[in-house]
Amino acid sequence: MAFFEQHIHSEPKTFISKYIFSYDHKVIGKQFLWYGIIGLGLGGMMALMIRWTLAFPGEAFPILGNLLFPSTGGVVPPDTYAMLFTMHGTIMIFYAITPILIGAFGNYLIPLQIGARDMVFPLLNMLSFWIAAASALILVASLCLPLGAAAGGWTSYPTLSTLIGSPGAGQTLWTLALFLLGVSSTMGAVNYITTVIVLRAPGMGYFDMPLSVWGLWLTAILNAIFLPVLGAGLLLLLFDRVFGTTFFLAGAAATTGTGDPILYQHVFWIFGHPEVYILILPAWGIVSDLLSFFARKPAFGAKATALSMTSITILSTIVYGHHMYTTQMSPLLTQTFMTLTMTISIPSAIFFANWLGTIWKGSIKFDTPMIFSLGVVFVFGLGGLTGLYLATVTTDLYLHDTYFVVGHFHYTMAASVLLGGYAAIYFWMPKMFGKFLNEFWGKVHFWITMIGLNGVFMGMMIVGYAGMHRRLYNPFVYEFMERLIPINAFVTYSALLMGLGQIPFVINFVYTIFFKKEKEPVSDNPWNVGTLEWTIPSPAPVYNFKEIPVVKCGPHELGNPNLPEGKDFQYQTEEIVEA
Ligand code: HEM
Ligand SMILES: [Cu+2]
Repeated sequence: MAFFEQHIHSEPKTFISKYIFSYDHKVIGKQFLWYGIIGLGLGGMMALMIRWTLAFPGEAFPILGNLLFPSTGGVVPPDTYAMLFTMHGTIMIFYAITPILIGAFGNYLIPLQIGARDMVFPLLNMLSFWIAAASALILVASLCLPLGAAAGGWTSYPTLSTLIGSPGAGQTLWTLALFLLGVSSTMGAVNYITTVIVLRAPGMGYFDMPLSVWGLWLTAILNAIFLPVLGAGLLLLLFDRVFGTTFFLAGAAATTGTGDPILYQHVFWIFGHPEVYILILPAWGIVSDLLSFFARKPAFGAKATALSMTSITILSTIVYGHHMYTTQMSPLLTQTFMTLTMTISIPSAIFFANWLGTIWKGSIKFDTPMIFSLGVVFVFGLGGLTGLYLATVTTDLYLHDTYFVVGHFHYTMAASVLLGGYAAIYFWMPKMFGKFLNEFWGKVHFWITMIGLNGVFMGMMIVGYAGMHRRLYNPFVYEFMERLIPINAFVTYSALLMGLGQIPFVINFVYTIFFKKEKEPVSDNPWNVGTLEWTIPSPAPVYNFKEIPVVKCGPHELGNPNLPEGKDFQYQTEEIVEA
């Protein structure tokens, strides 16, 4: 049996083997989807509490305030504020965006789009989800500790995160939870990488893979290399906290000759910079495919897009120093990191131009997945451009740790990845669940989210540029910042709007999955596109492909003028139609 010929699984019989400890990549993908959506809700709630405090310092948080902070009459207390931004950042990155893009769509799409019956290592896949679940449990439990959860920021720099900065067990549990999550994601990554290499259907070369698979694959490679680096740093931090070692102890170098808090920053950002690409690459891939599908044109320069994604992946491993310009690095190093960082603009510009090339003169269909994809093009353009100011040493020295940074990384990470994730949910919903999300409410969801998020993140950049520092409980104790209160209030109202905008999505999603009855069963290929997952029934059967498909052309064969009347796309299993 050739490697790509996996056995046909028999259908699991019990509830537990079907929905809980499932080996099926499609079920595991859905488990990660729910996990991530719950994470979004929790992290989003925390964002609103942070924002409330910044717009209305000293006022009780409405409705939930009295329940959560009875000792202060409903006002978010200062130490809780630090916990809130720490847990918000941690949850959004590791427990919301990562599970949705990588856990859910990585799992769901990779086997289906490369013509495989499952991942190479289904048991590893199942363990990866349940380790992630254990990790989330530990993190959430830490919220209930007497001294509260971790409060050192999502980066958890020492000295904030050592026993001196965070005496409670919250930081210890945070470190443990993230270590476990790293283990889980590394297991997933190894699985994804191997699956793409060995289980591609016969005939499918690397450049015949959809760009979604390219993005997910490159992400998995970065994860497999760099999560262990984070894991090492977290383990050392854990040793410092639990066993009294001094790896990251400030001043230890002077007395015992060992230990330095800056060492942690190096370890963290060696992982941390690739991490931002880990988050964005799947969204880039998905958007590159969807723009082509909905413009009814081949993806412009698809090979160049794949190659520029690859060069960004490689470059992302050698630029991390741009997060540490203010740590008294030698000017030679800062300038080197600056130059390397700037070179990322070249491949980024290539694939961004390719996106525009794809939609240029296309016959665009503005369905919900497409408007979310176009949203990604817009917000990623803004986020990418503002990064240049932070990559430049001279401007970063002023902008470092201001709200400009917070605005920038929300545009790139939060906005782009979130919109990309929603595009994917609306697009693959019929294949995943055999039902469509409601288009009208999808569009309402898009426009409210888009207006809200631009208000939030643009406002953050403006107050940051005006000098407002991040992570301050009440920045307005400084007189020069008092003038910024109205803009902060505007940001908070925008955040509220964005939060409200998610309600139609949640209702739409839950209603569609549990209650909606389609009048007619959804067809195999409702969007008329040619990638392999659309050659099989919706929802996809347990075994995916009865016969392993043979691939004969690329994923974006749309609008070929030689096609017979009434058809404007080809399946990847069909020979290209020549004149
Ligand atoms: C309505 C949406 C959101 C709002 C209003 C919001 C708001 C905020 C605010 C006010 C902070 C505190 C910044 C600081 O003082 O340093 C913050 C931090 C952060 N947010 Fe968001 N956020 C949102 C969505 C997201 C999403 C989707 C992500 C996912 C990637 C995310 C990731 C982060 C991270 C990593 C931090 C840094 C936390 C830290 O400094 O430790 N946010 N956010
Ligand atoms: Cu970076």
